[in-house]
Amino acid sequence: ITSAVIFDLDGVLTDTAEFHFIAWQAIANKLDITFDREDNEKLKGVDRENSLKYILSKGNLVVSTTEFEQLLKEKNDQYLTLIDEVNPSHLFDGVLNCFAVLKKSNVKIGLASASKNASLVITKLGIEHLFDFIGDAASVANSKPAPDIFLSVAHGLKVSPKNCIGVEDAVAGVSAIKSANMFAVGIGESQVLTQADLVFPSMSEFDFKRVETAFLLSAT
Ligand code: G16
Ligand code: MG
Repeated sequence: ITSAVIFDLDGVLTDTAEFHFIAWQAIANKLDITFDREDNEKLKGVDRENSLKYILSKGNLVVSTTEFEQLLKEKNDQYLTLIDEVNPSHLFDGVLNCFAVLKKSNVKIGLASASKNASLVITKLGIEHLFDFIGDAASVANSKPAPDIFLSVAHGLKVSPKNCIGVEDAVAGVSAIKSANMFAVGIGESQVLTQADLVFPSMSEFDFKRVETAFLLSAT
């Protein structure tokens, strides 16, 4: 019954969170706002504008629209410099093997990332040819936990959401998958990803047979 598996990028296929962290910390430092790894955790899966809003509100700071846009640009410029070094060795263990199993099973592969830089990162990882459809974060109205990006990828793949499996590492991302009426696979800790239908500690443990069995059971 599985037509497609739709993957999140950061935290599922590779770790770009560290680069987001470095870039946001530079912005926060400049504004005299403390920004630590705990803050960064909260920003996983959160889009660029809402991430900046979070940092500004943490520092009780209000800025003009022009300054807000300038800060977004500054953050992204540094992020782009940092991801310049991304290469195929940054792909998480288990991803290529998982994709090969899906291809063999005739299951389509999609990407649903909140990042406007997702295509660039996928190209740098050397896996762009393996995707049947890559979602465009810039073209959806509402970001995760809204279902928009997952629904747009299902649409792009020409499959029904109810035949899709979403894979996410972030709480907001798992919510987005469930709101899209898809089967949710979490990558991380089950105590954290409580909304997920099935959780694996990492992509190297992703077992498509187990996923399909659980998916079938949940659909009956
Ligand atoms: C990723 C990261 C977020 C980041 C967002 C937007 O989401 O987890 O921390 O803020 O993309 O990135 P950008 O500034 O490049 O548009 P995901 O959905 O891939 O986990
Ligand atoms: Mg993620």
